Amino acid sequence: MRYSAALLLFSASLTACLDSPDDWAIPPDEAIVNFAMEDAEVVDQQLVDPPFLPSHEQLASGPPRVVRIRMEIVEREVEIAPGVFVWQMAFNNHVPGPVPVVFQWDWVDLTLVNGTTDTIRFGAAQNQLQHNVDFHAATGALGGGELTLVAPGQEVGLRWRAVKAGFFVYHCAPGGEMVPYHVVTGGNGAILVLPREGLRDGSGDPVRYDRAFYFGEQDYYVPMNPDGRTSKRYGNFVLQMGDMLQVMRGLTPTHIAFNGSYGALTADTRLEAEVGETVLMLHSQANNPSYPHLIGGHGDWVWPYGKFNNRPDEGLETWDVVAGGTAAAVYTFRQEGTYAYLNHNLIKAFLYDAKAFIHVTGGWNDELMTNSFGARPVAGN
Ligand SMILES: [Cu+2]
Repeated sequence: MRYSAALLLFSASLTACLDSPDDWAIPPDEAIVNFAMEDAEVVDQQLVDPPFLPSHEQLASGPPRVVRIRMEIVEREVEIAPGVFVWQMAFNNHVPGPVPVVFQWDWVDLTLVNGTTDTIRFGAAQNQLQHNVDFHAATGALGGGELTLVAPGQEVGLRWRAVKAGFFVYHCAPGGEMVPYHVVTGGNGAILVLPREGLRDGSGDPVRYDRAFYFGEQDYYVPMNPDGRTSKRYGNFVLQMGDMLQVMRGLTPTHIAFNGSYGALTADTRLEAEVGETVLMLHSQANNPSYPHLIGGHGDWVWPYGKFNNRPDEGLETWDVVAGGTAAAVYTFRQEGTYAYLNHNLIKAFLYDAKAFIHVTGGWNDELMTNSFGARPVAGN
């Protein structure tokens, strides 16, 4: 009796242990958490245009650092689809904005410029409006929005600590109706905050990737001409606003694109991978939900909400991006071919342009798929 009660207790505690997230989670290292910023090495990170990320390590080799980045905001008119022009608010002259890459417990030291060094220096094509940035990864003061509101021709510095690991949206948020106006004209991007020990699968084993692609999904609300194909045009970012707000109130996008414009990741930029390579697929949507899907592949591991300190889900077909959120998934390619990575709201993928292609080379495995017979007339019975 005493023996079986002890056995019961033992099995109950074993079950509790296996069910508990604590056996997967890594407790914070107090020496890292309490590391003094004054002692941190200061490094400059050169940001690059999406869908690519700056070159980076996948696990931290030392204590927390101060990572300095520079983002210049540009108001610019871009043809996002044939005959369709939008005045965008673009971080670093790109929609979506660039992806800084840091480790959890690093500090991000941002210089935010309203304009570019060149336009400010030479007085050309100045921005019209105030801008700022709200980092969903940051803590306090509207994610930094309160401390970064900056007028055309000025710059401001913001330093914040990356206390959470994951892929996080950032966006301009200057207040009131300016918030959605700046976001749906492209004023958004995302930052990658890696766990110091690197990514881990559902068993806690290391996950390393050979390539990382960022799929920034953008909904647009463009005032169109009566022909339904071409857009109205305006002299600057401010003059566009009244008409665009009217379209926005209908809540129905006129255009949806990956990486800012139609064809960006299916024609303009060629994404490539090899069979056997693991690709980290990062996705953000600052204003609407999305449903990432890799046609012909899977999410081998998908971190819920794109947050790496949650145990990842295994083998998903389609996963979630919440509005103002992200997704992070890895997949190791097993077959060559062209894969579409898209929003599996297929109307948004094919009648709009929420899709990308990944071109994979390296051979075909008949064991995984082959025609058991080719198309032929029905044999009948
Ligand atoms: Cu703005």
